[in-house]
Amino acid sequence: MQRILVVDDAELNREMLAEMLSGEYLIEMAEDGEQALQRLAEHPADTVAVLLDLQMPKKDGISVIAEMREGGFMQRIPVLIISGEQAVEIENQCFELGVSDFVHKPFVGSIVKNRIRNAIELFAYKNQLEQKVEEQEETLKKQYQIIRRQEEKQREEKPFNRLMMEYRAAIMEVETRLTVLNAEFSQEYNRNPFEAIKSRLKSPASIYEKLGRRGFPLTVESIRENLTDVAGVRVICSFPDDIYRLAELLVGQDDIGLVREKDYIKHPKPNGYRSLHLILSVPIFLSREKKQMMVEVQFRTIAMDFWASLEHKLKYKKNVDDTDEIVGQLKSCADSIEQLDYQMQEIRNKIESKTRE
Ligand code: 0O2
Repeated sequence: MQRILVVDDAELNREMLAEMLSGEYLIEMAEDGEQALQRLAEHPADTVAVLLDLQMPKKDGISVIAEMREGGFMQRIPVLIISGEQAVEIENQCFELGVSDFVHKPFVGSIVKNRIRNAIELFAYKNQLEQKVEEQEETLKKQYQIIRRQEEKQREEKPFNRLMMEYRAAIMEVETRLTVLNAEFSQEYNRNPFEAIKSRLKSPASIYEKLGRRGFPLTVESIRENLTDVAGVRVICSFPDDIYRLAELLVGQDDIGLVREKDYIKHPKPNGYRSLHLILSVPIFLSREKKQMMVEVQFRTIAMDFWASLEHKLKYKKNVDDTDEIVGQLKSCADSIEQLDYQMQEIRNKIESKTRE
């Protein structure tokens, strides 16, 4: 049941009001301002209205209203003044202080009940609206924070995405130049120097892992300055001499720079890995500028690629048993592949010389 606090120093008034309202509400009574504030503090949530006399001992009605305002009660609970014949100025002052209405003496039951009911309903409606507005404000605040975070993320990601776009452009540039050479060879000599091209952009996770492992800062500038293998192109040739011919032609192009060469064909790794690695500086042409980008180009024969793919699996599989035995077998396969590559090349040379005769 909703609770109404009746505050009046005149017992008769309190009793009359209690009698009128007790069928619909739970009535709480106080005979002065201090008691009224105590009762309110005891039932802050379920008190739905306060009927308040203005002239009382200890603490008068105006002081009670002032303290209720301070405590935030006036925003939630309607206050109706129990009035005799008040002066207009006092009524005005009361309204200005946030009082909802007046119940005049002598009390007329139906009027008192209606005024109280109206005030309670109005406040409930107002409180509901305020709560909705608060909830909407909270939702808007959260949405605003999400949008801000997304904007920040986009701002941070923009230079990274831009750099990745530039590396993709550099890959396309190298692929195009190789494809053009392949087309020319095909037309002039009726053979293709490479069988396939596989390209890849290093993933953000491996980029940051490599920077971290090598102690470089994790920034976009640092990627550009310290990594040479973000853009990777793998060229799979049929024969070893095609590898050197293609590499020479590519490096010979006047706007491509050779930054570093690692020849693991002439100097295989101890595990048997063979490939020719070139770090190239390749121009890309953007709308407002020309940029040089690093691209790692790996040249291999089909057989070397077959070997490297299998060996790569061993590197990333942690729980492989008999690793020493597998390493030995792979090394022996690498040696056989080397022999096979050159034997095949010799056979091709013989066939070509016969064809020329
Ligand atoms: P991923 O995932 O292939 O990109 P660098 O990283 O170039 O500064 P590093 O590692 O000395 O320094 O360069 P290197 O020796 O030229 O190797 C570069 C890439 O060649 C490797 O890239 C592999 O792709 C390949 N590679 C090199 N050695 C081996 C090998 O023994 N076996 C196989 N299967 N591939 C090899 P990442 O960064 O290791 O990995």
